[in-house]
Amino acid sequence: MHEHDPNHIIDLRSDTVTKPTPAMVKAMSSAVVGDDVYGEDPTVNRLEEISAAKMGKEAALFVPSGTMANLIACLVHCNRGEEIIMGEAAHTFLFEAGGVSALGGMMVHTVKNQEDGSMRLADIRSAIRPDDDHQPRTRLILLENTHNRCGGVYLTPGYTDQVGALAKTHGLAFHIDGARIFNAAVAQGVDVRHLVDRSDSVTFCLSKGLCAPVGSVLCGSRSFIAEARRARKQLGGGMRQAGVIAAAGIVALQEMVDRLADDHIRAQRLAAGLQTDKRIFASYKPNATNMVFLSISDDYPITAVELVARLKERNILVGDVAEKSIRMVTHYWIDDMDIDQTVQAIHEIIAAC
Ligand code: TLP
Repeated sequence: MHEHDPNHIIDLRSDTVTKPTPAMVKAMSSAVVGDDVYGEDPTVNRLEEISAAKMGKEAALFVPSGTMANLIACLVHCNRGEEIIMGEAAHTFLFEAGGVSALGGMMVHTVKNQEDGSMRLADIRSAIRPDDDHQPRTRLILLENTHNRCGGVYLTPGYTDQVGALAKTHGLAFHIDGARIFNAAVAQGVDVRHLVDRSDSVTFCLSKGLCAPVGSVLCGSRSFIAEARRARKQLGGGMRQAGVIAAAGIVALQEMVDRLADDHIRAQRLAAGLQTDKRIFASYKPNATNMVFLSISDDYPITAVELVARLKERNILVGDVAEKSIRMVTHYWIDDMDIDQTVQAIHEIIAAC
C-alpha cells in the first residue's frame, strides 16, 4: 500500500488521523459547490441525501465534527435543566469538553457501561426520573456504537431495539453516537439501518475509518433536521462552500465502508501477536472492531507514557489511555507490515525493560 522507508510513521493513535485517499482528493478538486447555508451546495445536498438513505432516515445534515453532531442532537432533543442518560464511559460524557452542560444547560445522568459496551436495561430504567417537581426531567437516552472506551466494541441490532423500545415506553428521545457505526455494521454483517431503526437521531463520522478529511453527518426526521440546521447555525457550524469536503464524504460512503473489515482483521492480528507475553495483556473482545487496548501488568515497571515514548523513537505512534494502558486503532493507512512491525517493537521494548 505504501513504501516502508525508514521515515515511515505507523500512526495507530486513532482512525481520526486518516488522510484522504487519492479518489477523495480527485473528487474534492472537481466538486461543484454553492452556499450551503442557503442550502445551495449540490455536493453537500447529495451527501446528505445519500446519508439519510443509508441510515433509513428522512433527512440528514452535514456538520464539521462528531462532537458538534452529538451536541446538536442533544440541543434539539432536550431543554435546559433536563437530563440525558448515557454510559459512564460515553464519549459525550468524557471527551466532548462538557459541551452539553456548558452550552446546552443539560444534566448528564451516567449509567454503568458493561464490558460489552452496553448499559443494562434495568440500570437505564432506574435512571429514568419519576414525574416529580424536585427532580430534573429525563429527556434523552444516548447510546454509542461502536463503543470507544469499552474497546471499540459493537452493539447489536437486538440490543439497540430494546433500548429504543424502552425509550418509547417512557416517552424519551433516543440518540445514537454512531461515530463508527459502519464498523459496527460491517463487523456484524448487518445493514446499518438495523442498528438505527429505533433511534430518533444518529450521527456517523466520515473522518474516522472512512478516511474523509473532515465531517460528520447527523440523521433523523425532517422536522428534527430542520431544528438541527438552526442549532448548527447557532454554533457557527454553517460552512458555506462545504461541497469541497462533502465530496470526499461521498467517496467515503461509496468506497470505504466494506473495506473496514480489513481494519478489523488487522486489529485481531495485532492483538493475537501481542498475546504471547504474560507481562502485557492485549484486549480484543469478541465484539471488538478496529481497536486494541493493551495493558501492562502492574508489577512490571514500565508505564504507558514510557511505552508510548519508546515506540515513538521507532516511528510508531500509539495513545496512552491510563497509567498502564495504551490504545491502538487500525485504519486504511495501516497495512500488515505495520502490524507486524508494531508487534515486534512492543515485544522488544518489554523484553528490554
Ligand atoms: N474520538 C476520538 C477522541 O476524541 C477520543 C478518538 O480518537 O477516538 N464519538 C465517538 C465515539 C468518538 O470516538 C469521537 C472521537 C467522537 C464522537 C467525536 O468526533 P470528532 O473528533 O469528529 O469531534
